[in-house]
Amino acid sequence: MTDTGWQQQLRQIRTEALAALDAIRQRAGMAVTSAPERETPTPPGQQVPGHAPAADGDRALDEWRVAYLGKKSALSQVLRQMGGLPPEERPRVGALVNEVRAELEQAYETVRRELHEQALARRLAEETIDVTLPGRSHARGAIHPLLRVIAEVEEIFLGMGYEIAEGNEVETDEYNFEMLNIPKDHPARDMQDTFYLSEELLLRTHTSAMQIRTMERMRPHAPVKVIAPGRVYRRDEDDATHSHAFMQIEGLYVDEGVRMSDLKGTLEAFARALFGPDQTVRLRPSFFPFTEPSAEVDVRCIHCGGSGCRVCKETGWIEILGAGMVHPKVLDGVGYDSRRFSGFAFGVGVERIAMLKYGIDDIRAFYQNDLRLLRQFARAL
Ligand code: 2U9
Repeated sequence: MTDTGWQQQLRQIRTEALAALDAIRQRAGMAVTSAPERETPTPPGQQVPGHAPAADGDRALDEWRVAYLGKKSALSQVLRQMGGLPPEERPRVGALVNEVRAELEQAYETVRRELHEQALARRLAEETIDVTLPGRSHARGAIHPLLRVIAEVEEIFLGMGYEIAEGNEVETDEYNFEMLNIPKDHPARDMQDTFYLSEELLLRTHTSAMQIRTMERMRPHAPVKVIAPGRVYRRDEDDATHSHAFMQIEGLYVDEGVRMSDLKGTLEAFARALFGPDQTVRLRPSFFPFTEPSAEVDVRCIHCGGSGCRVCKETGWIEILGAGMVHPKVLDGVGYDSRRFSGFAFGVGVERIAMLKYGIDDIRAFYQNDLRLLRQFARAL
């Protein structure tokens, strides 16, 4: 078969189109195909669709399709010029054009599929999840044992109708001492020496000031039923049972006709909720400047049940708190007439309760942040 002008033109279109397609594949990082019968390499500098810098493979391929298979492509132009051919040549040229078009379409499909597979492979490689790798574990926090005790005690008293009052750790001498019947020369000041910020400002030695402030806020309303938890300070040497900073919860109940028996009943309910339904409390006479009468309060030893052991020093009882009837001077000082109102108050050391409940024998363990201790509280809330 001798080469006619048409054949030559079509061969050139085909060669150029396949070379341009190869350039796209090459830029996408694929191996060059040795296109069959490639005769004319793409002339240098010639604009081949898909050679636009930074064009990604898909866009370049789209441009290629428009340029070589589209309505304005050289191939379509050849078809359009067929009208000028002698009728006997038309079928042959038409068949030839269709042959080239079919080959280009197939080549296009192949590259399109290759690009798609390549993109997929890249994504799979990038996004691979190794399901055999152990998951990243999150460090799990825990409620500190002291906060657990506070939450538990709060819950018990909320159930008895008390409100919670929290406040400043910096207090005035007036609220921390004077209003609690501890004047400047009182010996009780020695027991409650603290850290002073100035003549008048100090780190509170108990949360009682919060109760005073609550009464002032409520006055003349009654009853006043309030629980005040929080950190307090004393000028103490740290050892296994003392800390210069510790947690305390105080309770106060003021109304008309509040009696010592109400105090005992309340503390018994508290002890039973905290340590078990068989608990009883024992009150021993004591002294606090802000209560009269005052008592130290024991529960049956939670370790031996009362038969006597190392924990209760063979007495069968364990002291858990101090309490008493609010001193008339305190009531009058805050504007609740002591001839009409009476009340009880109590104070409990949170560390002491936590040590008893969880069998911890050194108060410093609560502040050392040793994870071996804290982790034991990570599970149960
Ligand atoms: C007001 C009036 C009176 C609170 C009380 C105690 C007894 C007590 C100690 C327990 C262990 C302190 O943390 S501890 O060292 N507390 O013994 N506290 S009566 O009395 C008040 C409170 C507020 C207005």
